Amino acid sequence: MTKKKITIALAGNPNSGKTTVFNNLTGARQHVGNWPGVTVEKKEGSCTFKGYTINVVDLPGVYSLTAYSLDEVIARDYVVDEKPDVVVDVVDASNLERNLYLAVQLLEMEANLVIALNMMDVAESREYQIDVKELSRLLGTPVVPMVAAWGKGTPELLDTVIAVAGGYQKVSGINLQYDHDVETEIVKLEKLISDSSLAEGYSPRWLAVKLLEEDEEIIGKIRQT
Ligand SMILES: Nc1nc2c(ncn2[C@@H]2O[C@H](COP(=O)(O)OP(=O)(O)OP(=O)(O)O)[C@@H](O)[C@H]2O)c(=O)[nH]1
Ligand SMILES: [Mg+2]
Repeated sequence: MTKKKITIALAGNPNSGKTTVFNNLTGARQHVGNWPGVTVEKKEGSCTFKGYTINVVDLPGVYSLTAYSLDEVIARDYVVDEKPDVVVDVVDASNLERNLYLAVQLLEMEANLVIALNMMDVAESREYQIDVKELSRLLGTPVVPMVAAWGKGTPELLDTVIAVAGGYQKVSGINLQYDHDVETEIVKLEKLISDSSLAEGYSPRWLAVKLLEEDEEIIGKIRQT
């Protein structure tokens, strides 16, 4: 039987339209609280669509997941620890290059990612031509064009979320290759991680990359295990 309850997290750069998408999805059914231990606002809501109950969590707006700021740590920990069924990355189509940095990081974390390609009206007014199919193929993840300010694309986004959560639509992701020396070290670390209990919580490759970056937050977590 397919799961009728789905949890999605809304990620995205500041000002990309996350709250607008959140409001479109949840209407008035939302709850504002705080993330545990911090005073950053946590918004949660839900909707029902085609027999599914979809819980929506609005993550803080971030440009990356390198864990340099509290917002980044909150967003990253949520994706890694809570493992939402689907992560929806709200991308500003009029600022595609900058926004894709976060998308790539989410894919490296092996999140079940759907890209909500928002602000298509702005992109069109600037005469940007975005080949949505090709973008989806290159990233290995579904891309849904939207104009959240007009409510455009919401049903398509929900259909895609349901398809990804149910495994009907696959997120293959991308495999970024680093240079030879780095790849050699990644492979070594990946093997060690895969043979340890750490592999249960994290993508071994993502963890290996974070260790090579000397990511203090990740090193701290590993020391605790
Ligand atoms: N033209 C246009 N404007 C949009 C669209 N979606 C959202 N906006 C507007 O963009 C602004 C930012 O939207 P928000 O939903 O607040 O963005 P956010 O990602 O939640 O921003 P932060 O929480 O500050 O990170 C608002 O003025 C929205 O009305 C869209 O598709 N087209
Ligand atoms: Mg917001």
